[in-house]
Amino acid sequence: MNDTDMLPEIREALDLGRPVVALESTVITHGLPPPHNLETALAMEAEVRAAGAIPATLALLGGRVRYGCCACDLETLAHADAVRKCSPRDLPVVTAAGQHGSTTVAATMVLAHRTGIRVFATGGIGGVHRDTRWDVSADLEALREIPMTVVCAGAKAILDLAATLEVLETHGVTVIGYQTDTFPAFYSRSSGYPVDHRVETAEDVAALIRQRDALGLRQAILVTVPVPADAELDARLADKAIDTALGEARAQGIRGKDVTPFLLAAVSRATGDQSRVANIALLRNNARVAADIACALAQGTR
Ligand code: PSU
Ligand code: MN
Repeated sequence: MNDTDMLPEIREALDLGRPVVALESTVITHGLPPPHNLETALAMEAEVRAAGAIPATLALLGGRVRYGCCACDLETLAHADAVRKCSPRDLPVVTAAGQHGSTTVAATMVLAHRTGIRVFATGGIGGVHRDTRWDVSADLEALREIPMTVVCAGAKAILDLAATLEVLETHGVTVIGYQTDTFPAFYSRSSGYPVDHRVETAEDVAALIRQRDALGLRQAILVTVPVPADAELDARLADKAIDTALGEARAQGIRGKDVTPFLLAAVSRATGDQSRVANIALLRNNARVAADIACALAQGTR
């Protein structure tokens, strides 16, 4: 990695063992519409800073991996059309072509892990799709292979959550409920499915991370945090909107990596944007929790 591609404050923080939180960029290019995408990206970075850590939003600009985006990079991503959504397999294509690309959870994990960043915040991970259960997000492969800590509000509710949890179990991913006993359902606080283990504090998570590392386990730890109660979407409204969205996707023959962005936008239309409010609230909240975990981890190792 070329040092010019990493923001100096991130380089310094990593060298000194200070807390850093990775953030993904697909949520900017494909998850939220303008102007909410840029506002939310900046708000997540601000949450990380307010909690005492350094944010590192990962993306590709002109074919170069940016380990940390400045505000103008975020603006470029938020406004450019046709930025390619990059799963790990897309990374060599975009770098070779010198294009812009945004990183999914899986691609962000791959790149962040190379730098030594240990904690990452996102909205919801990808998983097993409902209609087409052979459509399984590369995020689940990355969680199996990369020993990072990923903070999320569960898997996106457009997915088959029961099947997603089973794959996480098969992959050996430790699934933790942060102040909750059940796996969150992204827009709403609970899916009803139990998590393996509940923790109350960031220090509890840091202790688990240290044990995972001491045991030499290669899997990620998935910290699931429910959406803040005041932004929660009524579960019945969410379910109805998801059914509508799935119907539209089926009718229009949406496939491959377009499925998730299509469904998120269709749910937003079907909920009169209430789902977007929930999405933004949970993204900001997850950024803060991830920063607390990164700080707790740095405390113990310095
Ligand atoms: N969470 C959000 N909005 C998003 C995504 C997650 O709140 O846009 C993105 C993430 O980058 C995730 C990706 O990795 O969707 C999953 O896409 P797929 O299902 O095609 O793997
Ligand atoms: Mn897919």
